[in-house]
Amino acid sequence: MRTQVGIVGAGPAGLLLSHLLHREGIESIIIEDRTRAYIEARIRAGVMEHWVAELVDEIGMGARMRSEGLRHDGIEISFAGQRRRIDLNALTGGKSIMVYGQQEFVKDFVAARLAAGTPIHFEVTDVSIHDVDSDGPSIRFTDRDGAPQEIVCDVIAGCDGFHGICRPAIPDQVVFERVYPFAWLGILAAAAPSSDELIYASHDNGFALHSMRSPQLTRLYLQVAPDEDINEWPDDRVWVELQTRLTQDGKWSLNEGEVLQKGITPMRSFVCETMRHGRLFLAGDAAHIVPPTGAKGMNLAAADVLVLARALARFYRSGATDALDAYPATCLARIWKAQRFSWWMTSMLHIFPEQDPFARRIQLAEIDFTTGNEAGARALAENYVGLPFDDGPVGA
Ligand code: RFL
Ligand code: PHB
Repeated sequence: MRTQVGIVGAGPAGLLLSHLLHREGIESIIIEDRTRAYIEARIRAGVMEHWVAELVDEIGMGARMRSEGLRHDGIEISFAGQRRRIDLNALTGGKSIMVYGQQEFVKDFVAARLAAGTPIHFEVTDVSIHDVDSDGPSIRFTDRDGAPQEIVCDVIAGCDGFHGICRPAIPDQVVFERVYPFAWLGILAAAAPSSDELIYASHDNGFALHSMRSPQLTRLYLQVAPDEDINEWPDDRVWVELQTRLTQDGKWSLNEGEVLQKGITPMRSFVCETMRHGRLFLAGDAAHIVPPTGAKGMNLAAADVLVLARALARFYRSGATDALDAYPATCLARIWKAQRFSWWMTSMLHIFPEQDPFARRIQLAEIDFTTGNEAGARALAENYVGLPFDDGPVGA
């Protein structure tokens, strides 16, 4: 097989990249090691930044997101027996976030790519990449019928997530990493959301988050130990702990319902520098991971591939490689700001093991300032809705 851009991974990064390239008249082929049903059901992110929702509209993919997604103009933060609202809309000059499940985004983009004739090879195995130092790199794999295949292309986009095979092909990489001493236990429940907005709660027992997927589905998270055994968390225990951590004002209670899904996610900050070697470009979780507290992971993946698609369009139009050369620096400027925000939200809202009362008082003061002072609230709001999209290195 021969194409212009060979894309490894059909997550949000790979699918959006393929769509953006198609709009520029650039061909791509996607390979994915899971089944279509699996990637369309995998429950992960839920929050899209303002500019991502606008981009989805601009590229003709917004119809279902606008009808089924939930636009939120604020979030709430609960601490020390009270709850305060951050008015995202008022603090950012009219911006908001879109709560729309990542798996819905994936469904919409898989359907659009296939309808446009872009090949997506699902259930591939033995994936390897070759000759990334040359002008004709290739991707080899075994297809789902067991036949060996090769895609020869101009460029490989490594969109294969944190555990993919592309990142190891970057030589001399420098890795920056923080592993947090806790994890999130997440459930999806058949219950109407108990509030119109997301609630981030910092409770002495640990962090909790109330989110949602639809008017009938609530998504909830609890801070647990990093090595927590999920069998220790039968549904009743999960509900008791959620009620305790989220209902701090005593006037509100959480709607309960059947638990449809339950899982534990470790928390990590990770950045691989650099994101490019020769004709291989990493994008999304393949290059970086953020803890989910800032809701930034999927949005960073979208930012990377927008930069990459524009740089490739310029390359194919004019042969100029300057934008491709600048790709890592352009992306990393935004990535590190999102890393800082995600680390800060995580540090402010979670209880750390052996945390002393001084550290807890400092956290509570920081939440009080952030939710009670306009400058504090605006700093949170601007980061949460997404910093202005900056298609160039800081200061350029
Ligand atoms: P993905 O989604 O991991 O997709 C990578 C794809 O590559 C495939 N793959 C391969 N394919 C072929 N060959 C190989 N050798 C392959 N190896 C892997 C995988 O099967 C997969 O389909 O990465 P991508 O596209 O970079 O997207 C990143 C996002 O998925 C991720 O950042 C977010 O889910 C993170 N995240 C959140 N992000 C947000 O923006 N807002 C949120 O509210 C939010 N909440 C979350 C989250 C992640 C969570 N978990 C489970 C990690 C909440 C949770 C609980
Ligand atoms: C979610 O709805 O899954 C979600 C929302 C906000 C976060 C993380 C996850 O910060």
